[in-house]
Amino acid sequence: MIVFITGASAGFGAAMARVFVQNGHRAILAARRTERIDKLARELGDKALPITLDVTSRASIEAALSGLPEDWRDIDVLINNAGLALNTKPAHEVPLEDWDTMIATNCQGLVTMTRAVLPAMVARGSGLIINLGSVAGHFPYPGGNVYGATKAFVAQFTLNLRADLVGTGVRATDLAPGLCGGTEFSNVRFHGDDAAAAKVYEGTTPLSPEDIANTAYWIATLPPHVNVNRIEMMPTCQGFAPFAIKRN
Ligand code: NDP
Ligand code: 8X3
Repeated sequence: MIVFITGASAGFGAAMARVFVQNGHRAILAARRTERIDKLARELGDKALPITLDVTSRASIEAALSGLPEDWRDIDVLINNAGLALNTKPAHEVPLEDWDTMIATNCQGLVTMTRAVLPAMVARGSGLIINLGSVAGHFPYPGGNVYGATKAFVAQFTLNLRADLVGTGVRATDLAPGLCGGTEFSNVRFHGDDAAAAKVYEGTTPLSPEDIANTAYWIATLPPHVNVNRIEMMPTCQGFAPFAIKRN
């Protein structure tokens, strides 16, 4: 199996690369930080191929795919994992640039990657696209504003892919985790404020990148007639908030 993983330089993506390669599959490791994916590829050996990629650039996506060596072109699984949250400020205070970056990465980047890879999968009559959604796409929370909206987009786009792909043999899954530690997610969200990032996980046992990677691997190794439409995961310590009511 050849798996193309976006955002393989950290967090879930790096953990997924390890799980697929350690189980004998080949992984294309794509991200902007070339030195990180080169290092991971050296760790994983010749079953890993590092490719510098910025999913917000259509030209970068086209160059990455057209530059793949001949024997790496038949991508069986695309994992659209590259993504980010920026900020937890309320909608009326958050910098518009943060919203733009989240939309460009989590929505525009994901659909451009998908559109680029999908025709070959349909032509071959098999393939799987796993999109990283989030519980933030299912439940609103203060400061989730555009991040949650991008993940709701991911959820609905994935189901709409399913609607289009019925009968083609190509599968699609929205993999939507909740609180997960051991990644750079919160450091990125708080713009490098590591103390604020660490606070998010204080006193919790969050999901781990390996939990997510093992789930993606399970989805990808189910028999071809089985499609997991969506899967939502939370750590046992996470639950649901009550409705906020402002009283006079
Ligand atoms: P990390 O910040 O650890 O990793 C994000 C990855 O995305 C990095 O490898 C980064 O690589 C890559 N990336 C970001 N922007 C781009 C871009 N423009 N082009 C290419 N790659 C990019 O986060 P996680 O591993 O935690 O998150 C992975 C996915 O899972 C995201 O979509 C996130 O929204 C989602 N998620 C995370 C949860 C969590 O609690 N951690 C929970 C639910 C969903 P580089 O900077 O080198 O380009
Ligand atoms: C990440 C999970 O709860 O921080 O998608 O939005 S959360």
